[in-house]
Amino acid sequence: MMSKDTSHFMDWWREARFGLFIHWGLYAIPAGVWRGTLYPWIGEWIMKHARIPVKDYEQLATQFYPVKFDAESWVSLAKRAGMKYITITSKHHDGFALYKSRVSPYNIVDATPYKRDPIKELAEECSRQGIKLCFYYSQSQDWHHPNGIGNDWDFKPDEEKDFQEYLDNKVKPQLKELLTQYGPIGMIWFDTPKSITKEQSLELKAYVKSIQSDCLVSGRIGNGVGDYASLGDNQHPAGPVHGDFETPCTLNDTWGYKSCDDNWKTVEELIDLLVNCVSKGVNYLLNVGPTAEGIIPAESIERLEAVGQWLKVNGEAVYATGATPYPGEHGDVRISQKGNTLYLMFKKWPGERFTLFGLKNRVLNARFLADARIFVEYTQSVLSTDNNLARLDLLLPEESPDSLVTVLALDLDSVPSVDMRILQQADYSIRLPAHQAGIGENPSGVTECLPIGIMSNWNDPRTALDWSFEVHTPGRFRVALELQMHRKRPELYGTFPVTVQIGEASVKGEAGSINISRDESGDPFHTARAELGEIDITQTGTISAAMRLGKAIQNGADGMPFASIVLEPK
Ligand code: JFZ
Repeated sequence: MMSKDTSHFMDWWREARFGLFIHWGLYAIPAGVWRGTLYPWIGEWIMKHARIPVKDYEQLATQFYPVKFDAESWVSLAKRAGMKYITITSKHHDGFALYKSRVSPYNIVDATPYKRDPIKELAEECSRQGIKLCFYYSQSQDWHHPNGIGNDWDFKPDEEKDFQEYLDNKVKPQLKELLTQYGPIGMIWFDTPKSITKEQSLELKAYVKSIQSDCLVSGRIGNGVGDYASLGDNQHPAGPVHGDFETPCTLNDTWGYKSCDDNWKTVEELIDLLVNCVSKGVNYLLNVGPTAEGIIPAESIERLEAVGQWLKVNGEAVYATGATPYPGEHGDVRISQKGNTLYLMFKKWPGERFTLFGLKNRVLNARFLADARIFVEYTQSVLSTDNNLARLDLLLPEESPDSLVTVLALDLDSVPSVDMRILQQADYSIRLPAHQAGIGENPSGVTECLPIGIMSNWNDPRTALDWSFEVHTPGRFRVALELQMHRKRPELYGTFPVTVQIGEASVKGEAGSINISRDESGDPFHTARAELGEIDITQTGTISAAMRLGKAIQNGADGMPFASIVLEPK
Protein backbone atom coordinates (compact mmCIF):
# COMPACT_ATOMS: atom_id res chain seq x y z
CA MET A 1 0.00 0.00 0.00
CA MET A 2 1.12 3.53 -0.72
CA SER A 3 1.64 5.76 2.25
CA LYS A 4 0.04 9.19 2.34
CA ASP A 5 3.23 11.06 3.05
CA THR A 6 5.49 9.92 0.20
CA SER A 7 5.51 13.33 -1.47
CA HIS A 8 3.64 16.25 -2.89
CA PHE A 9 3.42 15.01 -6.47
CA MET A 10 0.11 13.29 -5.64
CA ASP A 11 -1.48 16.44 -4.22
CA TRP A 12 -3.28 17.63 -7.36
CA TRP A 13 -4.74 14.17 -7.87
CA ARG A 14 -5.87 13.80 -4.26
CA GLU A 15 -7.55 17.20 -4.38
CA ALA A 16 -9.16 16.65 -7.78
CA ARG A 17 -11.54 13.82 -6.81
CA PHE A 18 -13.37 13.91 -10.16
CA GLY A 19 -11.97 13.38 -13.67
CA LEU A 20 -13.10 12.78 -17.25
CA PHE A 21 -12.14 9.57 -19.03
CA ILE A 22 -12.28 9.61 -22.84
CA HIS A 23 -12.22 6.39 -24.86
CA TRP A 24 -11.83 7.37 -28.50
CA GLY A 25 -10.35 5.48 -31.40
CA LEU A 26 -11.08 3.50 -34.58
CA TYR A 27 -13.62 1.34 -32.69
CA ALA A 28 -15.98 4.34 -32.72
CA ILE A 29 -16.58 3.60 -36.44
CA PRO A 30 -18.07 0.08 -36.09
CA ALA A 31 -19.63 1.29 -32.81
CA GLY A 32 -20.40 -2.28 -31.75
CA VAL A 33 -21.43 -3.70 -35.14
CA TRP A 34 -19.06 -5.66 -37.42
CA ARG A 35 -20.25 -6.90 -40.82
CA GLY A 36 -23.89 -6.83 -39.76
CA THR A 37 -23.40 -8.55 -36.42
CA LEU A 38 -23.97 -6.66 -33.19
CA TYR A 39 -21.33 -7.65 -30.63
CA PRO A 40 -22.32 -7.53 -26.99
CA TRP A 41 -20.03 -6.10 -24.28
CA ILE A 42 -17.78 -3.09 -24.50
CA GLY A 43 -17.33 -1.36 -27.87
CA GLU A 44 -13.55 -0.85 -27.84
CA TRP A 45 -13.06 -4.63 -27.67
CA ILE A 46 -14.73 -5.33 -31.02
CA MET A 47 -11.47 -6.24 -32.78
CA LYS A 48 -10.88 -9.00 -30.25
CA HIS A 49 -14.47 -10.16 -29.90
CA ALA A 50 -15.01 -10.42 -33.64
CA ARG A 51 -11.43 -11.67 -34.12
CA ILE A 52 -10.94 -9.09 -36.85
CA PRO A 53 -7.67 -9.61 -38.74
CA VAL A 54 -5.21 -6.72 -38.47
CA LYS A 55 -5.43 -6.18 -42.24
CA ASP A 56 -9.22 -5.66 -42.07
CA TYR A 57 -9.26 -3.58 -38.89
CA GLU A 58 -6.53 -1.32 -40.29
CA GLN A 59 -8.93 -0.33 -43.07
CA LEU A 60 -10.96 1.58 -40.50
CA ALA A 61 -8.15 4.13 -40.39
CA THR A 62 -8.80 5.06 -44.01
CA GLN A 63 -12.36 6.06 -42.99
CA PHE A 64 -11.51 7.94 -39.80
CA TYR A 65 -12.37 11.56 -40.42
CA PRO A 66 -13.85 13.15 -37.27
CA VAL A 67 -15.04 16.41 -38.83
CA LYS A 68 -16.87 17.50 -35.71
CA PHE A 69 -13.94 17.08 -33.32
CA ASP A 70 -13.44 20.27 -31.36
CA ALA A 71 -10.91 20.25 -28.53
CA GLU A 72 -12.30 23.46 -27.06
CA SER A 73 -15.77 22.00 -26.57
CA TRP A 74 -14.51 18.73 -25.06
CA VAL A 75 -12.30 20.53 -22.55
CA SER A 76 -14.96 23.07 -21.65
CA LEU A 77 -17.44 20.22 -21.08
CA ALA A 78 -15.03 18.72 -18.53
CA LYS A 79 -14.73 22.14 -16.89
CA ARG A 80 -18.51 22.64 -16.79
CA ALA A 81 -18.87 19.17 -15.27
CA GLY A 82 -16.54 20.21 -12.44
CA MET A 83 -13.86 17.74 -13.47
CA LYS A 84 -10.22 18.46 -12.66
CA TYR A 85 -8.40 16.12 -15.05
CA ILE A 86 -8.88 14.45 -18.42
CA THR A 87 -7.53 11.00 -19.22
CA ILE A 88 -7.72 10.12 -22.92
CA THR A 89 -6.80 6.92 -24.78
CA SER A 90 -3.54 7.74 -26.53
CA LYS A 91 -3.36 4.09 -27.59
CA HIS A 92 -5.89 1.43 -26.61
CA HIS A 93 -5.62 -2.38 -27.00
CA ASP A 94 -6.17 -2.10 -30.78
CA GLY A 95 -2.70 -0.54 -31.06
CA PHE A 96 -3.80 2.59 -32.94
CA ALA A 97 -2.14 5.82 -31.79
CA LEU A 98 -4.50 8.78 -31.51
CA TYR A 99 -1.54 11.14 -31.94
CA LYS A 100 1.34 11.76 -34.34
CA SER A 101 3.83 8.98 -33.69
CA ARG A 102 7.13 8.42 -35.43
CA VAL A 103 7.41 4.99 -33.81
CA SER A 104 4.54 3.49 -35.77
CA PRO A 105 2.76 4.80 -38.88
CA TYR A 106 -0.42 3.30 -37.42
CA ASN A 107 -1.50 6.66 -36.04
CA ILE A 108 -4.13 9.30 -36.69
CA VAL A 109 -1.86 11.67 -38.59
CA ASP A 110 -0.19 9.15 -40.90
CA ALA A 111 -2.88 6.51 -41.39
CA THR A 112 -6.10 8.53 -41.71
CA PRO A 113 -7.31 11.16 -44.16
CA TYR A 114 -7.89 13.46 -41.16
CA LYS A 115 -4.15 14.09 -40.67
CA ARG A 116 -4.63 16.23 -37.56
CA ASP A 117 -3.28 15.40 -34.09
CA PRO A 118 -6.23 15.68 -31.64
CA ILE A 119 -3.94 15.02 -28.67
CA LYS A 120 -1.94 18.12 -29.56
CA GLU A 121 -5.12 20.18 -29.86
CA LEU A 122 -6.38 18.84 -26.52
CA ALA A 123 -3.04 19.50 -24.83
CA GLU A 124 -3.13 23.14 -25.97
CA GLU A 125 -6.74 23.53 -24.88
CA CYS A 126 -6.12 21.89 -21.49
CA SER A 127 -3.26 24.22 -20.78
CA ARG A 128 -5.38 27.20 -21.89
CA GLN A 129 -8.36 26.19 -19.72
CA GLY A 130 -6.21 25.00 -16.79
CA ILE A 131 -7.03 21.31 -16.51
CA LYS A 132 -4.62 18.38 -16.13
CA LEU A 133 -4.16 16.13 -19.15
CA CYS A 134 -3.39 12.44 -18.67
CA PHE A 135 -2.87 9.63 -21.16
CA TYR A 136 -4.36 6.15 -21.11
CA TYR A 137 -1.76 3.82 -22.66
CA SER A 138 -2.24 0.06 -23.12
CA GLN A 139 1.17 -1.32 -22.20
CA SER A 140 0.37 -5.04 -22.30
CA GLN A 141 -2.38 -5.66 -24.80
CA ASP A 142 -1.64 -4.55 -28.33
CA TRP A 143 -3.58 -6.49 -30.94
CA HIS A 144 -1.70 -4.80 -33.80
CA HIS A 145 1.85 -5.66 -32.75
CA PRO A 146 3.20 -9.21 -33.28
CA ASN A 147 4.72 -9.24 -29.78
CA GLY A 148 1.94 -7.34 -27.98
CA ILE A 149 -0.44 -9.34 -25.79
CA GLY A 150 -3.90 -10.50 -26.83
CA ASN A 151 -3.98 -11.15 -30.58
CA ASP A 152 -3.71 -14.90 -31.19
CA TRP A 153 -5.68 -14.89 -34.45
CA ASP A 154 -2.99 -13.07 -36.46
CA PHE A 155 0.03 -13.80 -34.30
CA LYS A 156 1.62 -16.48 -32.10
CA PRO A 157 0.08 -17.44 -28.73
CA ASP A 158 1.02 -14.94 -25.99
CA GLU A 159 3.39 -17.42 -24.27
CA GLU A 160 5.57 -17.57 -27.36
CA LYS A 161 5.80 -13.83 -27.88
CA ASP A 162 8.84 -11.70 -27.18
CA PHE A 163 7.02 -9.22 -24.93
CA GLN A 164 10.23 -7.38 -24.02
CA GLU A 165 10.81 -6.66 -27.71
CA TYR A 166 7.39 -4.98 -27.87
CA LEU A 167 8.14 -2.99 -24.69
CA ASP A 168 11.48 -1.84 -26.04
CA ASN A 169 10.42 -1.06 -29.59
CA LYS A 170 6.90 0.26 -29.22
CA VAL A 171 5.84 1.03 -25.65
CA LYS A 172 8.89 2.93 -24.41
CA PRO A 173 9.47 4.91 -27.60
CA GLN A 174 5.78 5.89 -27.70
CA LEU A 175 5.81 6.87 -24.01
CA LYS A 176 8.79 9.05 -24.80
CA GLU A 177 6.79 10.80 -27.52
CA LEU A 178 3.78 11.26 -25.27
CA LEU A 179 5.94 12.69 -22.50
CA THR A 180 7.95 15.05 -24.70
CA GLN A 181 5.52 16.29 -27.38
CA TYR A 182 2.63 17.63 -25.28
CA GLY A 183 3.98 19.52 -22.26
CA PRO A 184 3.51 18.41 -18.65
CA ILE A 185 1.35 15.27 -18.36
CA GLY A 186 -0.53 14.44 -15.14
CA MET A 187 -0.35 10.69 -15.43
CA ILE A 188 0.01 7.68 -17.65
CA TRP A 189 -3.03 5.47 -17.13
CA PHE A 190 -1.67 1.99 -17.79
CA ASP A 191 -4.19 -0.85 -18.03
CA THR A 192 -4.76 -4.65 -17.99
CA PRO A 193 -1.28 -5.70 -16.82
CA LYS A 194 -1.25 -9.10 -18.51
CA SER A 195 2.04 -10.99 -18.89
CA ILE A 196 4.04 -8.13 -17.40
CA THR A 197 6.64 -9.03 -14.77
CA LYS A 198 7.36 -6.94 -11.70
CA GLU A 199 10.73 -5.98 -13.22
CA GLN A 200 8.98 -4.78 -16.37
CA SER A 201 6.37 -2.79 -14.42
CA LEU A 202 9.15 -1.14 -12.42
CA GLU A 203 11.14 -0.52 -15.58
CA LEU A 204 8.19 1.29 -17.20
CA LYS A 205 7.51 3.33 -14.08
CA ALA A 206 11.17 4.39 -13.85
CA TYR A 207 11.12 5.22 -17.56
CA VAL A 208 8.10 7.51 -17.20
CA LYS A 209 9.65 9.26 -14.17
CA SER A 210 12.99 9.66 -15.96
CA ILE A 211 11.22 11.83 -18.55
CA GLN A 212 8.67 13.63 -16.34
CA SER A 213 9.43 13.06 -12.68
CA ASP A 214 6.02 14.35 -11.48
CA CYS A 215 3.96 12.24 -13.86
CA LEU A 216 1.89 9.63 -11.97
CA VAL A 217 1.45 6.04 -13.09
CA SER A 218 -1.85 4.23 -12.54
CA GLY A 219 -2.20 1.08 -10.45
CA ARG A 220 -2.82 -0.97 -13.56
CA ILE A 221 0.85 -0.69 -14.51
CA GLY A 222 0.79 -4.03 -12.69
CA ASN A 223 2.43 -5.84 -9.78
CA GLY A 224 1.39 -3.25 -7.20
CA VAL A 225 3.94 -0.64 -8.28
CA GLY A 226 1.52 2.16 -9.31
CA ASP A 227 1.34 5.50 -7.50
CA TYR A 228 -2.23 4.64 -6.52
CA ALA A 229 -4.54 1.67 -6.95
CA SER A 230 -7.43 1.25 -9.36
CA LEU A 231 -10.62 -0.46 -8.39
CA GLY A 232 -12.30 -2.80 -10.86
CA ASP A 233 -14.28 -1.03 -13.56
CA ASN A 234 -17.45 0.42 -12.03
CA GLN A 235 -16.52 -1.02 -8.65
CA HIS A 236 -17.30 1.00 -5.55
CA PRO A 237 -15.63 0.33 -2.21
CA ALA A 238 -17.69 -1.10 0.63
CA GLY A 239 -16.04 1.08 3.27
CA PRO A 240 -13.63 4.00 3.69
CA VAL A 241 -10.35 3.04 2.03
CA HIS A 242 -6.81 3.46 3.29
CA GLY A 243 -4.42 4.68 0.63
CA ASP A 244 -5.01 6.28 -2.77
CA PHE A 245 -7.70 4.83 -5.00
CA GLU A 246 -9.57 5.69 -8.16
CA THR A 247 -12.56 3.96 -9.69
CA PRO A 248 -13.00 4.13 -13.48
CA CYS A 249 -16.71 4.28 -14.34
CA THR A 250 -19.04 4.41 -17.29
CA LEU A 251 -22.13 6.55 -17.95
CA ASN A 252 -23.77 3.66 -19.81
CA ASP A 253 -22.19 0.19 -20.23
CA THR A 254 -19.48 0.74 -22.82
CA TRP A 255 -16.26 2.77 -22.81
CA GLY A 256 -15.74 3.23 -26.56
CA TYR A 257 -18.81 4.53 -28.42
CA LYS A 258 -21.54 1.98 -29.17
CA SER A 259 -24.56 3.13 -31.12
CA CYS A 260 -27.10 0.91 -29.34
CA ASP A 261 -26.00 1.27 -25.72
CA ASP A 262 -28.55 3.38 -23.91
CA ASN A 263 -28.30 1.95 -20.43
CA TRP A 264 -27.60 5.45 -19.12
CA LYS A 265 -27.28 6.08 -15.41
CA THR A 266 -29.52 8.84 -14.13
CA VAL A 267 -28.18 12.13 -12.78
CA GLU A 268 -29.38 11.04 -9.31
CA GLU A 269 -27.37 7.82 -9.56
CA LEU A 270 -24.27 9.66 -10.80
CA ILE A 271 -24.30 12.22 -8.01
CA ASP A 272 -24.87 9.44 -5.52
CA LEU A 273 -21.90 7.48 -6.91
CA LEU A 274 -19.70 10.59 -6.85
CA VAL A 275 -20.68 11.39 -3.27
CA ASN A 276 -20.13 7.78 -2.26
CA CYS A 277 -16.59 7.89 -3.72
CA VAL A 278 -15.88 11.19 -2.00
CA SER A 279 -17.04 9.90 1.39
CA LYS A 280 -14.65 6.99 1.04
CA GLY A 281 -11.67 8.96 -0.22
CA VAL A 282 -11.77 7.56 -3.76
CA ASN A 283 -11.36 9.46 -7.04
CA TYR A 284 -14.21 9.11 -9.55
CA LEU A 285 -13.08 8.89 -13.19
CA LEU A 286 -16.15 9.08 -15.39
CA ASN A 287 -16.09 8.11 -19.05
CA VAL A 288 -17.42 9.45 -22.33
CA GLY A 289 -17.10 7.65 -25.68
CA PRO A 290 -17.20 10.16 -28.56
CA THR A 291 -18.53 9.07 -31.96
CA ALA A 292 -16.43 8.56 -35.09
CA GLU A 293 -17.37 12.10 -36.09
CA GLY A 294 -15.90 13.43 -32.85
CA ILE A 295 -19.16 14.15 -31.04
CA ILE A 296 -19.69 13.40 -27.37
CA PRO A 297 -23.20 11.86 -27.15
CA ALA A 298 -25.87 14.35 -26.05
CA GLU A 299 -26.98 11.97 -23.27
CA SER A 300 -23.46 12.17 -21.82
CA ILE A 301 -23.28 15.95 -22.11
CA GLU A 302 -26.63 16.45 -20.36
CA ARG A 303 -25.65 14.24 -17.46
CA LEU A 304 -22.20 15.71 -16.97
CA GLU A 305 -23.60 19.23 -17.04
CA ALA A 306 -26.16 18.34 -14.38
CA VAL A 307 -23.45 16.89 -12.14
CA GLY A 308 -21.48 20.10 -12.76
CA GLN A 309 -24.46 22.20 -11.66
CA TRP A 310 -24.63 20.26 -8.41
CA LEU A 311 -20.86 20.63 -7.91
CA LYS A 312 -21.03 24.38 -8.47
CA VAL A 313 -23.12 24.58 -5.32
CA ASN A 314 -21.63 21.68 -3.38
CA GLY A 315 -18.01 21.43 -4.57
CA GLU A 316 -16.75 22.55 -1.16
CA ALA A 317 -17.72 19.09 0.19
CA VAL A 318 -15.91 17.34 -2.68
CA TYR A 319 -12.64 18.96 -3.76
CA ALA A 320 -9.60 18.52 -1.52
CA THR A 321 -11.68 16.70 1.07
CA GLY A 322 -10.85 13.50 2.90
CA ALA A 323 -12.95 10.42 3.61
CA THR A 324 -15.35 10.31 6.54
CA PRO A 325 -13.54 10.26 9.90
CA TYR A 326 -15.96 7.56 11.05
CA PRO A 327 -14.87 3.96 10.73
CA GLY A 328 -18.09 3.02 8.93
CA GLU A 329 -21.09 4.25 7.00
CA HIS A 330 -24.06 6.26 8.14
CA GLY A 331 -27.14 4.87 6.42
CA ASP A 332 -28.26 7.38 3.81
CA VAL A 333 -25.79 10.06 4.82
CA ARG A 334 -22.36 10.26 3.24
CA ILE A 335 -19.66 12.18 5.09
CA SER A 336 -16.48 13.98 4.03
CA GLN A 337 -14.16 16.42 5.82
CA LYS A 338 -11.77 19.28 5.22
CA GLY A 339 -9.89 21.17 7.91
CA ASN A 340 -12.29 21.76 10.81
CA THR A 341 -15.39 21.12 8.73
CA LEU A 342 -17.47 17.97 8.47
CA TYR A 343 -19.83 17.65 5.49
CA LEU A 344 -23.03 15.64 5.79
CA MET A 345 -24.33 14.70 2.35
CA PHE A 346 -27.95 13.55 2.53
CA LYS A 347 -29.04 11.31 -0.30
CA LYS A 348 -32.42 10.85 1.38
CA TRP A 349 -33.81 13.82 3.24
CA PRO A 350 -34.43 12.84 6.90
CA GLY A 351 -37.14 15.46 7.51
CA GLU A 352 -37.08 17.80 10.48
CA ARG A 353 -35.00 15.80 12.90
CA PHE A 354 -31.62 14.21 12.43
CA THR A 355 -29.20 12.92 15.07
CA LEU A 356 -25.53 12.37 14.43
CA PHE A 357 -23.90 10.11 16.99
CA GLY A 358 -20.29 9.98 18.04
CA LEU A 359 -19.05 13.46 17.06
CA LYS A 360 -16.75 14.60 19.86
CA ASN A 361 -16.05 18.16 18.70
CA ARG A 362 -18.03 21.24 19.56
CA VAL A 363 -20.10 22.47 16.61
CA LEU A 364 -19.64 26.20 16.00
CA ASN A 365 -21.94 26.58 13.03
CA ALA A 366 -24.19 24.52 10.77
CA ARG A 367 -24.82 25.76 7.21
CA PHE A 368 -26.32 24.41 4.01
CA LEU A 369 -24.12 24.75 0.93
CA ALA A 370 -27.27 25.27 -1.15
CA ASP A 371 -28.49 28.14 1.01
CA ALA A 372 -26.36 29.65 3.76
CA ARG A 373 -29.28 31.78 5.03
CA ILE A 374 -31.23 28.84 6.43
CA PHE A 375 -30.84 28.77 10.18
CA VAL A 376 -30.16 25.34 11.67
CA GLU A 377 -30.79 24.83 15.36
CA TYR A 378 -28.82 22.16 17.14
CA THR A 379 -27.96 20.80 20.56
CA GLN A 380 -25.08 18.64 21.69
CA SER A 381 -25.05 16.24 24.60
CA VAL A 382 -23.23 13.25 26.00
CA LEU A 383 -25.26 10.35 27.38
CA SER A 384 -23.27 8.89 30.25
CA THR A 385 -26.02 6.29 30.72
CA ASP A 386 -25.24 4.99 27.22
CA ASN A 387 -21.48 4.49 27.54
CA ASN A 388 -20.72 8.20 26.99
CA LEU A 389 -22.37 8.34 23.63
CA ALA A 390 -22.04 11.81 22.11
CA ARG A 391 -25.03 13.08 20.18
CA LEU A 392 -25.76 16.05 18.00
CA ASP A 393 -29.45 16.77 17.47
CA LEU A 394 -30.23 18.91 14.44
CA LEU A 395 -33.48 20.67 13.67
CA LEU A 396 -33.73 20.82 9.88
CA PRO A 397 -36.22 22.29 7.41
CA GLU A 398 -38.99 19.87 6.51
CA GLU A 399 -38.11 20.07 2.83
CA SER A 400 -34.57 19.47 1.57
CA PRO A 401 -32.80 22.73 0.62
CA ASP A 402 -31.22 21.12 -2.49
CA SER A 403 -33.06 19.10 -5.11
CA LEU A 404 -30.61 16.19 -5.27
CA VAL A 405 -28.07 15.43 -2.57
CA THR A 406 -28.22 18.19 0.07
CA VAL A 407 -25.00 19.08 1.89
CA LEU A 408 -24.91 20.39 5.44
CA ALA A 409 -21.51 21.74 6.54
CA LEU A 410 -20.67 21.56 10.25
CA ASP A 411 -17.89 23.94 11.24
CA LEU A 412 -16.19 22.54 14.33
CA ASP A 413 -13.86 23.86 17.01
CA SER A 414 -11.06 21.59 15.75
CA VAL A 415 -10.30 18.77 13.33
CA PRO A 416 -13.14 16.19 13.37
CA SER A 417 -12.71 13.64 16.12
CA VAL A 418 -15.18 10.80 16.38
CA ASP A 419 -16.14 7.79 18.45
CA MET A 420 -14.46 4.80 16.81
CA ARG A 421 -16.89 2.28 18.25
CA ILE A 422 -19.63 0.87 16.05
CA LEU A 423 -22.72 2.92 16.92
CA GLN A 424 -26.38 2.36 16.36
CA GLN A 425 -27.52 5.15 14.03
CA ALA A 426 -30.29 7.71 14.37
CA ASP A 427 -32.60 5.54 12.24
CA TYR A 428 -31.87 2.68 14.73
CA SER A 429 -29.95 0.66 12.11
CA ILE A 430 -26.59 -0.94 12.86
CA ARG A 431 -23.94 -1.88 10.30
CA LEU A 432 -21.20 -4.40 11.05
CA PRO A 433 -18.74 -4.01 8.19
CA ALA A 434 -15.99 -6.40 7.11
CA HIS A 435 -13.29 -3.81 7.70
CA GLN A 436 -14.21 -3.49 11.37
CA ALA A 437 -14.42 -7.22 12.00
CA GLY A 438 -12.11 -8.99 14.36
CA ILE A 439 -10.80 -12.08 12.60
CA GLY A 440 -10.68 -14.86 15.16
CA GLU A 441 -8.79 -18.08 14.78
CA ASN A 442 -7.31 -17.87 11.28
CA PRO A 443 -5.54 -21.23 10.88
CA SER A 444 -4.40 -20.79 7.30
CA GLY A 445 -3.66 -17.11 7.99
CA VAL A 446 -5.16 -16.05 4.67
CA THR A 447 -8.42 -14.40 5.69
CA GLU A 448 -8.13 -10.63 5.52
CA CYS A 449 -10.18 -7.59 4.71
CA LEU A 450 -9.16 -5.93 1.44
CA PRO A 451 -8.49 -2.17 1.57
CA ILE A 452 -11.78 -1.63 -0.27
CA GLY A 453 -13.75 -3.21 2.57
CA ILE A 454 -14.40 -6.70 1.23
CA MET A 455 -13.41 -9.86 3.09
CA SER A 456 -11.02 -11.98 1.11
CA ASN A 457 -10.29 -15.69 1.48
CA TRP A 458 -12.89 -16.22 4.14
CA ASN A 459 -13.60 -19.89 3.58
CA ASP A 460 -12.75 -21.70 6.82
CA PRO A 461 -15.56 -22.48 9.33
CA ARG A 462 -13.03 -22.20 12.15
CA THR A 463 -12.49 -18.51 11.27
CA ALA A 464 -15.22 -16.45 12.97
CA LEU A 465 -15.64 -12.75 12.32
CA ASP A 466 -16.56 -10.72 15.39
CA TRP A 467 -17.65 -7.24 16.42
CA SER A 468 -18.96 -5.30 19.37
CA PHE A 469 -21.31 -2.35 19.03
CA GLU A 470 -23.24 0.22 21.06
CA VAL A 471 -27.02 0.11 21.24
CA HIS A 472 -29.13 3.04 22.43
CA THR A 473 -32.56 1.68 21.44
CA PRO A 474 -33.21 -2.07 21.77
CA GLY A 475 -35.88 -3.87 19.75
CA ARG A 476 -36.48 -6.42 17.01
CA PHE A 477 -34.20 -6.27 13.96
CA ARG A 478 -34.08 -7.77 10.47
CA VAL A 479 -30.65 -9.26 9.75
CA ALA A 480 -29.24 -9.03 6.22
CA LEU A 481 -25.83 -9.58 4.66
CA GLU A 482 -24.32 -7.42 1.94
CA LEU A 483 -21.91 -9.07 -0.46
CA GLN A 484 -20.11 -7.38 -3.31
CA MET A 485 -20.38 -9.47 -6.45
CA HIS A 486 -19.99 -9.26 -10.20
CA ARG A 487 -23.28 -9.80 -12.00
CA LYS A 488 -21.65 -11.39 -15.03
CA ARG A 489 -19.61 -13.95 -13.08
CA PRO A 490 -21.92 -15.86 -10.71
CA GLU A 491 -19.78 -18.98 -11.09
CA LEU A 492 -17.13 -17.30 -8.92
CA TYR A 493 -19.16 -17.42 -5.76
CA GLY A 494 -21.38 -20.43 -5.01
CA THR A 495 -23.41 -20.63 -1.79
CA PHE A 496 -22.26 -19.76 1.70
CA PRO A 497 -24.15 -21.15 4.70
CA VAL A 498 -23.69 -18.77 7.65
CA THR A 499 -24.70 -18.31 11.28
CA VAL A 500 -24.90 -14.82 12.74
CA GLN A 501 -24.88 -14.46 16.50
CA ILE A 502 -26.06 -11.16 18.03
CA GLY A 503 -25.81 -11.10 21.81
CA GLU A 504 -27.72 -14.19 22.94
CA ALA A 505 -29.73 -14.59 19.74
CA SER A 506 -28.70 -16.14 16.45
CA VAL A 507 -29.94 -16.61 12.87
CA LYS A 508 -28.87 -19.03 10.20
CA GLY A 509 -29.12 -18.65 6.47
CA GLU A 510 -27.45 -18.77 3.10
CA ALA A 511 -25.88 -16.11 0.93
CA GLY A 512 -24.02 -16.12 -2.37
CA SER A 513 -24.58 -16.14 -6.10
CA ILE A 514 -28.34 -16.63 -5.59
CA ASN A 515 -28.41 -13.06 -4.29
CA ILE A 516 -26.88 -11.54 -7.41
CA SER A 517 -29.27 -9.00 -8.84
CA ARG A 518 -30.99 -10.15 -12.04
CA ASP A 519 -31.56 -6.55 -12.98
CA GLU A 520 -29.44 -5.96 -16.11
CA SER A 521 -29.42 -2.20 -15.70
CA GLY A 522 -26.74 -0.64 -13.56
CA ASP A 523 -23.22 -1.79 -13.02
CA PRO A 524 -21.87 -5.35 -13.06
CA PHE A 525 -20.23 -4.93 -9.65
CA HIS A 526 -22.99 -4.41 -7.16
CA THR A 527 -23.94 -4.90 -3.55
CA ALA A 528 -26.14 -7.97 -3.30
CA ARG A 529 -28.30 -8.50 -0.27
CA ALA A 530 -29.20 -11.73 1.53
CA GLU A 531 -31.98 -11.63 4.14
CA LEU A 532 -31.24 -14.02 7.01
CA GLY A 533 -34.14 -13.51 9.42
CA GLU A 534 -34.93 -11.56 12.57
CA ILE A 535 -33.48 -11.26 16.06
CA ASP A 536 -34.24 -9.40 19.29
CA ILE A 537 -31.81 -7.09 21.02
CA THR A 538 -33.09 -6.70 24.55
CA GLN A 539 -30.69 -4.28 26.23
CA THR A 540 -28.79 -1.04 25.68
CA GLY A 541 -25.02 -0.78 25.90
CA THR A 542 -22.30 -2.93 24.39
CA ILE A 543 -23.43 -6.00 22.45
CA SER A 544 -21.19 -8.53 20.76
CA ALA A 545 -21.73 -10.22 17.42
CA ALA A 546 -20.06 -13.02 15.49
CA MET A 547 -20.50 -14.70 12.15
CA ARG A 548 -19.38 -18.19 11.16
CA LEU A 549 -19.47 -20.30 8.02
CA GLY A 550 -21.48 -23.52 8.16
CA LYS A 551 -18.96 -25.42 6.07
CA ALA A 552 -15.60 -25.04 4.38
CA ILE A 553 -15.87 -23.16 1.09
CA GLN A 554 -14.03 -24.34 -1.98
CA ASN A 555 -14.91 -21.96 -4.74
CA GLY A 556 -12.49 -20.81 -7.40
CA ALA A 557 -12.40 -17.26 -6.10
CA ASP A 558 -11.52 -15.99 -2.67
CA GLY A 559 -14.29 -17.19 -0.39
CA MET A 560 -17.31 -15.12 0.48
CA PRO A 561 -17.07 -11.47 -0.78
CA PHE A 562 -18.60 -10.22 2.43
CA ALA A 563 -19.01 -6.48 2.92
CA SER A 564 -21.41 -5.93 5.83
CA ILE A 565 -24.04 -7.25 8.21
CA VAL A 566 -26.97 -4.84 8.38
CA LEU A 567 -29.43 -4.79 11.27
CA GLU A 568 -32.58 -2.81 10.55
CA PRO A 569 -35.39 -2.20 13.02
CA LYS A 570 -38.60 -4.13 12.36
C1 JFZ B 1 -10.01 -2.31 -19.18
C2 JFZ B 1 -10.03 -2.29 -20.70
O1 JFZ B 1 -9.88 -3.58 -21.20
C3 JFZ B 1 -11.30 -1.63 -21.18
O2 JFZ B 1 -11.34 -1.62 -22.59
C4 JFZ B 1 -11.37 -0.22 -20.66
O3 JFZ B 1 -10.30 0.57 -21.18
C5 JFZ B 1 -11.32 -0.25 -19.14
C6 JFZ B 1 -11.24 1.12 -18.52
O4 JFZ B 1 -10.21 -1.01 -18.65
O5 JFZ B 1 -10.94 -3.27 -18.74
C7 JFZ B 1 -10.92 -3.78 -17.49
C8 JFZ B 1 -9.82 -3.72 -16.67
C9 JFZ B 1 -9.89 -4.19 -15.34
C10 JFZ B 1 -11.08 -4.71 -14.86
C11 JFZ B 1 -12.18 -4.79 -15.69
C12 JFZ B 1 -12.09 -4.33 -17.00
N1 JFZ B 1 -11.16 -5.13 -13.52
O6 JFZ B 1 -10.16 -5.07 -12.76
O7 JFZ B 1 -12.26 -5.50 -13.05
